[in-house]
Amino acid sequence: MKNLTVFYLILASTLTMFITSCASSDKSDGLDGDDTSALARMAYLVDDFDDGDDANIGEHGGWYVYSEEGTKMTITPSEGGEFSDGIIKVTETVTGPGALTDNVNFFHFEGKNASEWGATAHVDLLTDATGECPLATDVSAYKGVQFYAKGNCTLRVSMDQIDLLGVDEHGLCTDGDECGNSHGANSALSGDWKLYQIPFSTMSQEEGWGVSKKIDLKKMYGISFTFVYEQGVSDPSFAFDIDHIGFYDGPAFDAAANEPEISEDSQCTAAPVDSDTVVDSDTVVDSDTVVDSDTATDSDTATDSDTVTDSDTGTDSAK
Ligand SMILES: [Ca+2]
Ligand SMILES: [Ca+2]
Repeated sequence: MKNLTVFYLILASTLTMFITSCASSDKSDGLDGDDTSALARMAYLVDDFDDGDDANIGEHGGWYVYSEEGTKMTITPSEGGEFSDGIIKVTETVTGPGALTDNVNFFHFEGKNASEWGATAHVDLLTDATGECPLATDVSAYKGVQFYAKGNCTLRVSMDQIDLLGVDEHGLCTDGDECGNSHGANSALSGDWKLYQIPFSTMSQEEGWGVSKKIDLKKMYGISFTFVYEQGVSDPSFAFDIDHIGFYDGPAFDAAANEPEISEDSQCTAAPVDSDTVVDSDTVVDSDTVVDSDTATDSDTATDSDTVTDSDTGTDSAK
């Protein structure tokens, strides 16, 4: 009996350590999801997943996921898979607080066996006619990112800036693997839906790697939601749900009726057009040649792509 008590004590302290390590991250642990005054501050809804597709509201840009490469990590939905695999159709009559009360869908992302940095779900704000090339837009009129979330991990929300994105991915950064260190902030999630408001002013780049640049809210091409894996601190498995994502405290913007305005030139020349009316494949950039970051960023070895094994910089924004 005594041994059993000791066992339970050890188990309890281990669980406490785990919970603390998972929940002890930085700022912003979320607001009450029923806080109507906070909720009303949403000004530009980017996506609520209720249309069940893999695009943002207005279909100006798409969602995609990625994770560590070359490790045992697996994610669901999988990279390159159908993003809609992660969209959970809500079946309960009342599904959550505030804006989630009449909810239809939310996005569920999970994974296991992290060992390097984790995994990211990303949404572009606006892409060109090919759908491959993100265009920068101006979100400087807003105070920050707002969303609902629940989960068992630390979530890093970052604003992805076109001059920190590698040229191989149609950005303006020419520093190869040093590109992609976006400005963001970490939040500890809980098992209940909570409302999060992350002011841009609290966002910063990760320390210890990458090109350093000031945040420029006029050059944003997307938002990333990253499970941050820290060796010896985080559980290598994660699961989180997100919904009702957008920008708060600023001019009302109806993305279903309007196109976000391009604020900066990017690598892309094609003007954004309605995705239904596109795609003359002859005029579209060959995606095979553009997404190969190895040949595009490493000029020394660019002629011998077979010998280059560096992983894509496409995974770098959350490294
Ligand atoms: Ca929803
Ligand atoms: Ca959508």
